[in-house]
Amino acid sequence: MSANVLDISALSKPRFDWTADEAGSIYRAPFNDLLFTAQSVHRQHHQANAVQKSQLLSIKTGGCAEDCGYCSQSAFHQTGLKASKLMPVDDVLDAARKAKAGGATRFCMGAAWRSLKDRDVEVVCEMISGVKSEGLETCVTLGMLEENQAKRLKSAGLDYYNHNLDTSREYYDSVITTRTYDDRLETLGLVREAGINICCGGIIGMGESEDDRIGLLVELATLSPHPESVPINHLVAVEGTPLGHAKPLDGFDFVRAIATARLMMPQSVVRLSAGREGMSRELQALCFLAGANSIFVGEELLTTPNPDMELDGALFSDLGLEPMVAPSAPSERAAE
Ligand code: SAM
Ligand code: DTB
Ligand code: SF4
Repeated sequence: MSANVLDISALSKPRFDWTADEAGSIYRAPFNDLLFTAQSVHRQHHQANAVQKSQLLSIKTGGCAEDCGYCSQSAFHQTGLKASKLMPVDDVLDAARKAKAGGATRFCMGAAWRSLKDRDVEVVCEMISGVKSEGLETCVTLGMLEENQAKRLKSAGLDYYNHNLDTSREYYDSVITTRTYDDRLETLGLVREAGINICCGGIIGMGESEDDRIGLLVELATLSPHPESVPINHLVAVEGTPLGHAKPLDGFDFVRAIATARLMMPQSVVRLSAGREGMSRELQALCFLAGANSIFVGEELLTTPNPDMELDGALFSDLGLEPMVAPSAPSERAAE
């Protein structure tokens, strides 16, 4: 890479050999330079004013066997959340139809599982094929997978599998002890081999250092190919979790993480993911300027609130944003 870490033409082509030093120089660049470069590269690969809308549904809530320090759904934490069984397929399809009517183009079904059990595979596949036949892109996040399960999900019509690395390899054990970073990477490899698009990102604001944020981005941007979808979550501090009182994050640091993700993975769709409920409209606008081009819509994420439709409608209209038309994965875009 050239001496100028923000050389637009050098940054326009995807690379897979990032070092922490290079990523750190981008993350720590003067804010205006960083945002200008991120927006310039963004426009080479994406429509300037289009934002993709996904909607989440928790198809199986709470009682999870993992101890993720941020999560309301872990059985290790007392968050007052009521656990529930896997939802009936018809209720899931009703929710998907409502999401489509509200403008979502992708429907993401999340289950509070450590790993997918064989006994649940067929019912989840029914959900996937049902949602797909409603004309929505499909995404699920079900914990760790086996090879044959990933293949079966693909054959049911799964477009994306969400499985986050969450933070750097170094900080991981401070947040989660019941599974390893390599467990995570193994499932991501199986998803890739099955031909499913990868949705993989992390969380900012868990008390991690700048180097940890940079480390996460290097892990993501050295996956080859890059994840098609990169969710950058702002921690939603949930009372009763170990991170319920985490030190609040400086909004500029969040924007820096988004801009750095945009520059390191120029063709990926970067999602301004959890945490919008606690953000000003201005902070969200900076995230879009930094290269975020996807959000979750609807009044609930999985278990925590998200801005309501009217607020998001006003945000889109005031910023002149338009909904992105599916399909949006780079692999699919290339075929258009
Ligand atoms: N159990 C599955 C798993 O962990 O992959 C799927 C569901 S899990 C809720 C999906 C992702 O949501 C997590 O990997 C994490 O990045 C994000 N997430 C969960 N709780 C969050 C919170 N309180 N704030 C921000 N992001 C959160
Ligand atoms: C992702 O990266 N963020 C979404 C989705 N993938 C599954 C989940 C956010 C969850 C926020 C906390 C909650 O609502 O429970
Ligand atoms: Fe379980 Fe996923 Fe929550 Fe971790 S993030 S406790 S795996 S639901």
